[in-house]
Amino acid sequence: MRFNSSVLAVLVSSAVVSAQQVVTVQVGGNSSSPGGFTIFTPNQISAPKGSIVSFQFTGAPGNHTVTQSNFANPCDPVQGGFDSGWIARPEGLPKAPEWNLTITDDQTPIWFYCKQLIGPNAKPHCNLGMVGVINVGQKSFPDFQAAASTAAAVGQTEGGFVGIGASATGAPFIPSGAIYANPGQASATAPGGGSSASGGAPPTGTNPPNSGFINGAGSGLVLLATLFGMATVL
Ligand SMILES: *[C@@H]1O[C@H](CO)[C@@H](O)[C@H](O)[C@H]1NC(C)=O
Ligand SMILES: *[C@@H]1O[C@H](CO)[C@@H](O)[C@H](O)[C@H]1NC(C)=O
Ligand SMILES: *[C@@H]1O[C@H](CO)[C@@H](O)[C@H](O)[C@H]1NC(C)=O
Ligand SMILES: [Cu+2]
Repeated sequence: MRFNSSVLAVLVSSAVVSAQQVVTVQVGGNSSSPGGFTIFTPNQISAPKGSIVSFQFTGAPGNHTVTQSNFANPCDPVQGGFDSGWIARPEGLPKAPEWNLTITDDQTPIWFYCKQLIGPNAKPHCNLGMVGVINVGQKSFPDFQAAASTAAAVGQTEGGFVGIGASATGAPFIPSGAIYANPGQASATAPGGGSSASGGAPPTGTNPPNSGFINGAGSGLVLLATLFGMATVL
């Protein structure tokens, strides 16, 4: 049997390594400066299709959202866009609330902002610079930020977890001590939509893509083995 196991091993391990890229974004603060601030860090994100952008609500105290908008209206929820809902946290929690988006289209910029109206100087967070973009492409983030600084921020519509170009893998993780409010989503996912109340383990919704991938790799392995088998026969 001239079964080339080293080639097979390389092919399989490279497939597994490329599994799922996770890009972390801090909401309302960063690790060097965790106090309540009106920023996303980083605010320009590059994330390929299939990767996860994991929003960590590090700012404390803080009460923020991750809400999809568009270039023309930086501080308004775009119809059909994603929306984390309100995540309020006090100081002193051992773990940050967390919300994951999976990128479904990396060819179009995904603009987002925080729709909180109440905050420092009684200004909407969007006007204070709490905006970001995933896969900016040819567009200009500084232009978006500048437009956001003066844009009307009135829309408080509750969006869903499914957005345009990115969708949540599930409800946010809400550690005990933090308070979650997402009326729109609660009614959309009821019953049992009280993802907020449990505050426990991350939703199981994150598992299927992974296990699907692993299954995919598994069948790839069988396919490769079959091909190698055929090659030795030929
Ligand atoms: C962390 O946040 C502070 C406050 O907004 C900011 O001044 C600082 O530049 C941030 N640090 C990084 C590494 O982004
Ligand atoms: C967070 O902010 C929203 C909108 O301003 C508000 O409705 C909600 O009550 C706040 N949550 C907490 C715990 O203060
Ligand atoms: C976010 O994704 C990471 C990486 O897959 C995972 O470990 C974490 O549990 C997820 N969190 C939530 C709230 O889905
Ligand atoms: Cu905010």
